Formats: sequence, C-alpha cells, structure tokens
Amino acid sequence: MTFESKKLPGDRISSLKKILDKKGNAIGLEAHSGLSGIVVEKSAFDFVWESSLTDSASKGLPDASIVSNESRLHTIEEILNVTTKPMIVDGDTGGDEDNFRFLVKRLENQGVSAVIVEDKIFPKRNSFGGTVGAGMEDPDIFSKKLSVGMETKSTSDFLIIARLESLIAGLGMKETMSRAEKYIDSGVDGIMIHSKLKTPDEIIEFIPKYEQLCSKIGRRPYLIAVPTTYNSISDKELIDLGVDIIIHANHLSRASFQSMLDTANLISESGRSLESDENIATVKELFAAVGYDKILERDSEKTTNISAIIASAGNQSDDEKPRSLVSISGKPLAHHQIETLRKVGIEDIVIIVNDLDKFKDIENSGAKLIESNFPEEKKLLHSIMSADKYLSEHTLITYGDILFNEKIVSSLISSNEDIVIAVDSSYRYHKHNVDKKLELVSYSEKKSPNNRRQLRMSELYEVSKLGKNLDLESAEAEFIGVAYFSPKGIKDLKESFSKMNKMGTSEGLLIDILNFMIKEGIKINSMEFDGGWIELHTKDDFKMAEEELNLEY
Ligand code: SPV
Ligand code: MG
Repeated sequence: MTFESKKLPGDRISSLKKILDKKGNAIGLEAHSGLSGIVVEKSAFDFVWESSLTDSASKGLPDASIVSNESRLHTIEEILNVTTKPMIVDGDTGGDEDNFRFLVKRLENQGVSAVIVEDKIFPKRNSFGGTVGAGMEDPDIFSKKLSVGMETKSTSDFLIIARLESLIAGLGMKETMSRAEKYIDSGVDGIMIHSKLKTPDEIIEFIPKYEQLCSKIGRRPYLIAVPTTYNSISDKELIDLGVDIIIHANHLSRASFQSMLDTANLISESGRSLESDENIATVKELFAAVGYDKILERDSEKTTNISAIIASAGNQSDDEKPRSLVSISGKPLAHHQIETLRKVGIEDIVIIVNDLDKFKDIENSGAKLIESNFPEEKKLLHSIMSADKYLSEHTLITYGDILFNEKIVSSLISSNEDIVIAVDSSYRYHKHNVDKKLELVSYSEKKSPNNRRQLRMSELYEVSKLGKNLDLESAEAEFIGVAYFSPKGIKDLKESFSKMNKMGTSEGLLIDILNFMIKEGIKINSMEFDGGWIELHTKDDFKMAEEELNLEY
C-alpha cells in the first residue's frame, strides 16, 4: 500500500476487534517508519506494532522515555498514512493519569486500535536491559491509571491493554498474578504478559493461572504475548495455549540495521557499489513500494504529445545546398531547430526534405525524415500535407529556413487555442532592410496605436488575412513561419486542404491555406513576438545568425 491507501480512522479502530472475532487471534509485526509500515502492510501479518524500542532506535536513540509522545505520534501518523491494517501502539508507561488521558484520545483520533501500557514508572527502561523491581509502578496506582484510560476512551473498539513487567523485574509469579487481578478489575480489554527468558517456560506457567483467574473474576480480557527471547515456540503453539494476540516486536528494525551495516561494509570494501546490488532492493522497487510509479503514470497521462513538422523540402541556399543543412556555429540549421524543439519537450520531429541522401546525417539526431517532391509552386503546402499520418495530435509546423528560440515554441503550444501562428510586429521598424516579399498579417480588429508600444508575449489577435501583397502600412505583423495546431486545428487543416484540392486551386503556400480557412469561418489566431527569430535566406543572414548565437552563449 502507499499514501493512496484509503482507511478512515473509525474503520481502522474497529478492524483489530473484527480480526479477533473472525479469526480468534491476531499476529502483528513491528514498524517504525512509513517504509517499514509498507512492509508490514504487504506481509501476511494482521496488524502493525508501533514499538517504543524501534521508534527510538530508528532515531538513533535509546528506549528510555527519551523520544517524546509528540514524536511517537508523528511516527504513528506516518505509518497510518501509508497502511490500512490495524495498529497496536506501545504506550510505554502512559505517563501520569493526565498524560494517559491525552494519549488515549490522540490515539483514538488517529485510528489506532489498541494501546499497551506497562506497569513501570517514568522514565522507564527497556524490558531487555534494566527493568528491576525499583523501576516498577505500584499496582494500585497503575490500576487507577488504567481505569482513567477506560473512562477516557470514546469507543469500545479501542482496546486498552495492561502489560505485566513483574516477571522481568524478578518479582515472581505470585506478585504477577496479584497484579493481573488488579488490572483485570480495573476493566482493561487485555493483559500482556512479558518474559525475557530464552525459553517460553514462564509464559507456559502463566497461561493456566491466567485462565483460572479470569474464571474466578468472570471476565477474560485478551491475552497478549511478545515472543522475542523465547522464540523457539511457534505462533500456533502460543495460540493453542490460549494467547490471543502475538507481537513480533522488533524484527524489521534489526533486519534493516544488519542489512545497512553489511551494505556499508561491502561498498567500502569493494570500492564501488556494484557488489551490493544483489542484496538490496532496486530503485524501481523502492519507487513502486512508495507509490512513485503511480505519480509517473498519471504524469504521462496528463502530458500532451506534441509533434513538430519541419518543412525543408523547398529550401535551397545560394550554393544549392538545402538551407536546413547550412552550418551555423558548427551545426546545421536543422540541428539548431531540433535542439530548440527538444528543449520544450517536443520529441517527435519530422523533417520533410526533397533529397533524403543529403539529409542522412540529420537522421542521427533522432528526427524522422520524409522525402517529398512537388512542383516548386506547390512545394511548401503539399509537402507539409504529405506528412499526413504525423498530422494528428498537437502539431507544430515550422518553416525549415528559420531559427527561433524556445520561448516562441513554448508560448504557442501552451495557448488554449486550436490554431495559433507566431508573428512579429517589429517589421515596420526595419522594413527598409527588406529585400523580399514578407508574409504579412492583418487582424480582424485594428490594434490601437497605444497598443503597439505595449506588446505582450502572449497577446492573441484574430487574423483576418495573410499575404505577400498586403499593404505594409495597414498590415499588423509579419508571419514568422511557425504555427501550432491542436487536434481540432489539424482536423480543420486537413478538411480545408481536401476542399482546396477539390476546387482545383493552384495555391501552394501555408499562408494560402490559412487564408482559405479564414474564409471557411475557421478562427486563426496570431501571437505577437518581438524578435527571438531569424529568417535565413542569404549568406549574410547565416552570418548574422552566427553572430547572434555567439552573443547568446
Ligand atoms: C517494544 O517493542 O518497544 C517493546 C517490546 O516494548 S520489548 O522491547 O520487548 O520490551
Ligand atoms: Mg517498548
């Protein structure tokens, strides 16, 4: 299970009792962290034991009332957050009556099913090192605390269990039975008998006496055992003897501590970590255990797959080399375009060329090459549309003879419109340099003169017309040669193309089909950019691009 596990606190509290009612017993394993809780959750054990020894040890601290209740509650929360099984909490001494009231309430609110408190005085010592008679609580004071806990709890589904430490403290069986009677009389739901002998002898001796005592009192609380030292006896044997709840109290901590030591030694001795691989979980297994793979799965469902078409079939440079292959700062133009597209996460890139052989080197970049040969006047549009099967999802179409930055691409693909073309309105200010016919754009609504001075990156304007023969003064901007189409935009593009063909039109530019689409009532938006791109036609253009790139790096 992971953080995605669903279990409301109320349902979890009652789940221990339900297991006991159904199966007659419950067997649990220790956890001291979210990750170890996940291990218990995956195992066949019925519940999680949240141990004071291992919670302290996991923090590098001794089990001697040093780790505070607040810290323990934090670990408990961490485990509950990633598990669904019931949890029994080791409540140590429970503190004084008020501390115990507080603890019972907090644990119930968290959805813990039971707390075990031991008849020792604060600050306690761990049962396997240091519990002596002097550390034992007066049984009457302890019984009073137990009844306070029983009065405090809000539901009978939450169990309060009294833990007998008298055998460990060397007070003998008689004192143990006397204490057991007082604790049962205080109304507790369970009695835990603890022993630190290597053999189960004390437990085997205690159980029939306990049954006898319960018959005398007329009420038999659950009986709990923790077979850590006397672990030659099996769970089944303990259950057959009369134990209801068995706790394997510290084994995951001991296992992980040993494994950490071994791995640390192995890596330092080997001078590398390869040798340790076979003894440790893979990162992938760890990812899966904590639910990270679910996050990745959802991420990939959310990611929009965008492909790019680079139209390079018609571009010849001055020296008859396709412009896409002309080098800028040591790399062909096509490589620069591919790099920019990859920077914004576009991996599926198709380049339409008129001679596959010339482009062989570009193939190493991972882009797909498609050869297309149409007469000059149809080349651009028809070659783009010949990549039909790549025009399905979100698609970016770009001319092959421009260099553009990733800001232009990322702004276009993150717009929520179906068709957006990138335009530059600064052409007016350098139009005296222009020696070729620009692809100009007019808007449906004229921008106010003030607006010209406040260009914003993501401002969209509806396009009314595109053309090489638009009046330079009345046009608003220049088409850069990069356009984004959503799946709906692509559908409109394809339908418009087939309509155009049926009509037998001879037009073959991208701006021609955009104009056709506008006439068909399809909305084309323009997004204005102020620079960030260069068109590469002449040797001078390439030289200028090289200079600009050098400035950038
Ligand atoms: C614990 O696990 O913290 C316990 C059980 O209290 S024992 O260590 O056996 O005392
Ligand atoms: Mg403990």
